[in-house]
Amino acid sequence: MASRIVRAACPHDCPDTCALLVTVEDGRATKVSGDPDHPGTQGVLCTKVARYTERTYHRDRLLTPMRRVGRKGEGKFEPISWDEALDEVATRLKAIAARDPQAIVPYSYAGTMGLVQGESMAARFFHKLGASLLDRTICASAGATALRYTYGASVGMDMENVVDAKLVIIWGGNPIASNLHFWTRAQEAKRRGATLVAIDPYRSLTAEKCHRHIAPMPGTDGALALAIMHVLIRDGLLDHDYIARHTLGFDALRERAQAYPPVRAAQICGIAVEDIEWLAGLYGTLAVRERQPVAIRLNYGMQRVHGGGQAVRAVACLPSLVGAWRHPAGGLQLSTSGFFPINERALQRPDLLPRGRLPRTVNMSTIGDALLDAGSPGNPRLEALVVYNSNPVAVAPESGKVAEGFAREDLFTVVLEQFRTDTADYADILLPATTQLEHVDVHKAYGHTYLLANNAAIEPMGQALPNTEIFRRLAQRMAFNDPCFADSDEQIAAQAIIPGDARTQGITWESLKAQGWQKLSLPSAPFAQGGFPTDSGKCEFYSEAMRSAGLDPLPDYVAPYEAASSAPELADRYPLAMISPPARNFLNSTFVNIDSLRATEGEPHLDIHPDDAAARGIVNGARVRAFNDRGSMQARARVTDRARRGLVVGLSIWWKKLAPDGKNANELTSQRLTDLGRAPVFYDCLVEVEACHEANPAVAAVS
Ligand SMILES: Nc1nc2c(c(=O)[nH]1)N[C@H]1C(S)=C(S)[C@@H](COP(=O)(O)OP(=O)(O)OC[C@H]3O[C@@H](n4cnc5c(=O)[nH]c(N)nc54)[C@H](O)[C@@H]3O)O[C@H]1N2
Ligand SMILES: Nc1nc2c(c(=O)[nH]1)N[C@H]1C(S)=C(S)[C@@H](COP(=O)(O)OP(=O)(O)OC[C@H]3O[C@@H](n4cnc5c(=O)[nH]c(N)nc54)[C@H](O)[C@@H]3O)O[C@H]1N2
Ligand code: SF4
Ligand SMILES: [Mo]
Repeated sequence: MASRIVRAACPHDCPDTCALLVTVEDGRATKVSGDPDHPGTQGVLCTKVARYTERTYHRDRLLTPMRRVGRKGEGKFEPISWDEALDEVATRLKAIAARDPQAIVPYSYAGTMGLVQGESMAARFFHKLGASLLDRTICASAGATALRYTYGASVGMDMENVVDAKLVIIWGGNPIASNLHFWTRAQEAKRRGATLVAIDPYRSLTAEKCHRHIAPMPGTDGALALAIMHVLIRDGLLDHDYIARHTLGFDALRERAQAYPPVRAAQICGIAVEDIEWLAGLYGTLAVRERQPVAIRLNYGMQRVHGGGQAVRAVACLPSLVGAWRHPAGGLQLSTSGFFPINERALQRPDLLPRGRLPRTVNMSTIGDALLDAGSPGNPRLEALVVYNSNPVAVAPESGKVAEGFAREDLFTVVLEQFRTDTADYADILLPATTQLEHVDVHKAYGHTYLLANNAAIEPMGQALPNTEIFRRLAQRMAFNDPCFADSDEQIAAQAIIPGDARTQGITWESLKAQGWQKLSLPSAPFAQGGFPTDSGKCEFYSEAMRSAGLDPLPDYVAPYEAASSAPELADRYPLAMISPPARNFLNSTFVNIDSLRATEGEPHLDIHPDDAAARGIVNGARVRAFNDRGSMQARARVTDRARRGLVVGLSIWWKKLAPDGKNANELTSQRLTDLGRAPVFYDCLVEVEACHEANPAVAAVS
């Protein structure tokens, strides 16, 4: 039997970006495992990707192009040839572009994080066409904007070093589910004597394994961080030398922090004053008095609220106040993506944009409103949507409006997909895409600093094609003749790496392909001597750039849109805060259709505190309905103090059509945006919950 091992990379939107070894026997992938030599992966994959062959060879894989025959959303299609499909797409897009190409919008996110199958050929195509630009805000842009103002880019400590930290604060993240390889290291730190603290409104799988769990109400982290600063300043737990040399605006920050004594923050966050005093005292004492490394693993969970940007800024100031950056095992990481010198201009070719007229930008986080907008002069009604690497009908906020928009009869929708997702059901033309085992790619990461290659392990399944090839063929039909439309995937992969950059010394596409992964050359403690990638080279507590943009130049607490303090009338009707963070066995809405993984999650659940349940006559295991003015969803109640009082938690993101009532948490979330970065506020959402009447036949059918 001809058996070989192919070096590959996990394509999913996960900070770990694992190095994979794919076993191929007689042209069939039989096993996907973690590369034992890769220091991040250490030979271990999460359950989801260990089962990647179940995804590639799934009975429901889309294997031919299809045309819709049923109603939009019904999911009835007939197979057609690639020529028919691409001719129809090109004809429709040409006709719309002749009126105004901005009526065409690409919609994509990180279904694959690959630089080739993501925004390369696709971006070139839409730039040349003059289509609307897409603001890709759905996940990280509040935090990324905050980091840019504070550190200059999405950069931070190297989590490989966290094993030597004496305190690890896991803030707004649940790494056992969503950042497994960091968790392995945090546990090693614990074995070596570190204290682990979780800051999370929910007692997640991770929080329950930390030494201490502090549970603020969602959206209040900014107040907590400012109170920690208050204590550090009050008690003189500061690295004055680091502050003087490597930061800007300490005096102004001190004044701001004065306004947040622990009693005030405790009241805002709904936690004990003692928790704040304890955490600030430990952080400052270890770092400043004992000169020990202290680390913060910040994650995106805490920035999906109105004040998410400013909260990230507040937390990001802490390591600079205590000089934590002096140690390789100290500092903070939210993301490392800003370390990678990637040649985005070569990949995306913005020079192909129409000369002299930049197309408008559509925010992906408000796609519901965008689709329902009637248009105005210069801002045409949206007429065509081309979706790839994303499942907006399931993942975008205020889903009722998103689905209503996708159902528009006068909208032409093309979806490139591996499966018939909730979004695919609305496609006019549905195009089959390859999975990671079937195509070539190159990957950066946001939780480590390795570049990775993904070699194709097997031939494409059925008639599936890589995204790149689909856009290449479409470009041909549109008569886009620029030479870049003929680049092969390997050529594109090579273009991603900027030659001559000190960080990528010794790294080429050829070397990467052969070795699978290579680490960027970076100092082990990147900001021990300052050198932040801001214009000033300093960590900017006070940001002049923010001031000139009309923003508050200092970090502050910005209250949630939906909370008793800011919207008392709303809170009277909808007294419970709902969050819908990642379920361990799904990756956003990916893997929900993998039977073995869905079986482990069971069905949509809603965790509710015993007191809140009792007040509503809800017993454990009851079917409940969560609702607000935007919509509703049903779930099975889990009565548990994992959810603090006043909070309900629905782990996500379910495919709507695989949920008993055809709905998911995004029926309830709003299209309002964060303070920085125009990002969604998935976890800033008030609801009420009631027990369902078991007489409801839809309910009886599934119980
Ligand atoms: N298994 C799995 N892994 C994933 C994903 C997945 O869906 N499933 N998604 C991937 C993606 S796209 C991303 S962006 C990453 C990171 O994704 P994140 O959104 O950071 O997700 P989690 O790591 O689950 O952390 C979210 C935690 O933050 C908590 N939280 C919610 N609101 C607040 C708040 O206001 N303050 C604080 N302090 N905590 C809050 C939640 O209770 C939850 O435990 O994970 C990636 N990895
Ligand atoms: N309520 C709630 N909503 C959320 C979140 C939450 O925590 N709660 N999290 C938010 C976050 S952090 C994010 S990042 C977004 C994620 O939202 P999306 O980026 O839309 O992620 P997925 O739901 O995983 O959908 C990705 C799709 O891409 C497809 N795909 C994968 N690889 C390829 C490929 O090579 N080619 C093509 N054509 N398709 C491919 C997959 O089959 C999958 O259907 O969701 C957001 N929505
Ligand atoms: S989803 Fe994350 S943990 Fe799982 S294999 Fe991919 S990169 Fe690794
Ligand atoms: Mo995300």
